[in-house]
Amino acid sequence: MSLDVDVLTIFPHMFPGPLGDSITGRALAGGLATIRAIDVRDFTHDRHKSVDDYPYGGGPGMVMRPEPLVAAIESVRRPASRVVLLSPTGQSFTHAVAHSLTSESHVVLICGRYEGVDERVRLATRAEEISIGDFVLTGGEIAAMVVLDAVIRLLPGALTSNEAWQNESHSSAGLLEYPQYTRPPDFRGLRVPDVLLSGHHAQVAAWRRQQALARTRERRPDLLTPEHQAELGD
Ligand code: JBZ
Repeated sequence: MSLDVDVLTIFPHMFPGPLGDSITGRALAGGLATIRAIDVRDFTHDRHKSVDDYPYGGGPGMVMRPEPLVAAIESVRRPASRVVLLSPTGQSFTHAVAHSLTSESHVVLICGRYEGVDERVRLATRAEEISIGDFVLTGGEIAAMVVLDAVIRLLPGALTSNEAWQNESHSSAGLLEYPQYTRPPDFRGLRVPDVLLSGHHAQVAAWRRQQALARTRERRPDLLTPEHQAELGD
């Protein structure tokens, strides 16, 4: 019924962090999802609780040792768990991936630090790797929060009927959003487009659709389908 998430990290105090506020905070408080942060250091056995070591073959930085991570995974894993390693070499995190995670009962998110995680963690646990984008992070924790934010807001009951309606109404699905305006009608000489002040709902809808199409062609042409191209008139 609800989504249980175990986050494996050496910085458990980072959670729930920003997920404890706003829509995600309300969903967590309402029991739609749970987030438990598990300290990977609790699965070490040496005096110094070491979670990292030097890379075989040399090179810069440190690598996360497999034993504590795999022990932590195995301590929480259930038969139906989806085990996900946040990693820059993973498959791209998309809305479709977010949606697929909403139907899981248990998700284990593994957060690496240093130069990354010993490859045998993935091999031994058959974890899938997911990346939130082509940029360098210091660790997987913030990537895990991005994933959880996107997933939790999709859970049934997370959005109020108003928020859900707003999301559906202002969406030319698959396109960038049209530009938004609120009061005042003139801000530093920048005027709200007349059509939005006109009260002509059909003209407003047509203007927004055109804006969404034009902005997508300008900024994200990769998103335009042949149907969109036709609608733009080319
Ligand atoms: C991610 C060492 O830990 C890292 C480093 C970079 C990184 C992640 C974890 S997850 N990048 C991404 O999702 O792109």
